Amino acid sequence: MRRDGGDELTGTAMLGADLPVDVLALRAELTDAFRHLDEGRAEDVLDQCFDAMPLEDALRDVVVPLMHGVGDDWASGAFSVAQEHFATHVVRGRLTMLSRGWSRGDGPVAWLACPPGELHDLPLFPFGIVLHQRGWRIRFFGAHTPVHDLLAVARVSPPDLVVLAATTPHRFAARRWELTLLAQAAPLAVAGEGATWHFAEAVGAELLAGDPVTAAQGVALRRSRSAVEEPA
Ligand code: B12
Repeated sequence: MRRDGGDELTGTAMLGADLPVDVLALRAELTDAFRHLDEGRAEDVLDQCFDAMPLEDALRDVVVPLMHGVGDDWASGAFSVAQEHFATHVVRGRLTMLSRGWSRGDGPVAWLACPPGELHDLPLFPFGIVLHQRGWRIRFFGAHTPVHDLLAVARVSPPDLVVLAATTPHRFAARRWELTLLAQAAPLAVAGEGATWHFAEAVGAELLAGDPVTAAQGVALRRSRSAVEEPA
């Protein structure tokens, strides 16, 4: 059983007293819509999912594992490259919609980017959306961002947090020196499959482990705790 009363084995999330949402069924339905290149059906299921569940739960329990599953299907040959690109396009559209206005407000500022060569910027969306829900302002740089450009701006006007995500360790390793300098200019965190505790420690960064939603919740919580402990 999960702490929200849902059940991991059946994939059922309980909302309120008796409103079960079958997240496994939603993911299966979405995957099937992508398989048939049926954008209308995929949008309908996404609507259903975001209507039935709190935003952060929908991102964590449906969208993130959905994309992971699409990758597994692609790797096993069950999905073609075209189907995988189609799914990515639909999900990216929805995440872009949900990210609208995330730079507004007066809370702490987070920069989100991928290092050079890295194209997987999709996971930065749920991370940024959740952080914005909790009062942060997001500056999104996305895929393949030159670290020296981030460094130049961070030295003049440092954000409260820079998050870099990559799927393979060599994308970080290739920028080791620049990342060390960036970590000296602003608080830096590394994330994604390519981020290791060892590398984070070596460059003076924090490792954000786990999925993007839970990690963003943790970042926001730690920030609000430290604000209580050290009032301005
Ligand atoms: C969509 C996608 C693409 C899109 C990217 C679109 C975009 N703008 O992001 C495109 C089509 C461009 C693409 C390209 C490629 N891709 Co691709 N892609 C995917 C796919 C299907 C989904 C990625 C995603 O959004 N996942 C959602 C995230 C949240 O889930 P996750 O990756 O499992 O991440 C977990 C953790 O690492 C963590 N996490 C991940 N990112 C972040 C970020 C933050 C801030 C935090 C806190 C946590 C976190 O959260 C997750 C849950 O724990 C994955 C499959 C997969 N397993 O994810 C493959 C996958 C990542 N791709 C893969 C590959 C091989 C490629 C290509 C090399 C294919 C090719 N031959 O061209 C290229 C590489 C391009 C490049 N230079 O970067 C492999 C990577 C294997 C590896 N580690 O080397 C994967 C795993 C597919 C597979 N099963 O083999 N891809």
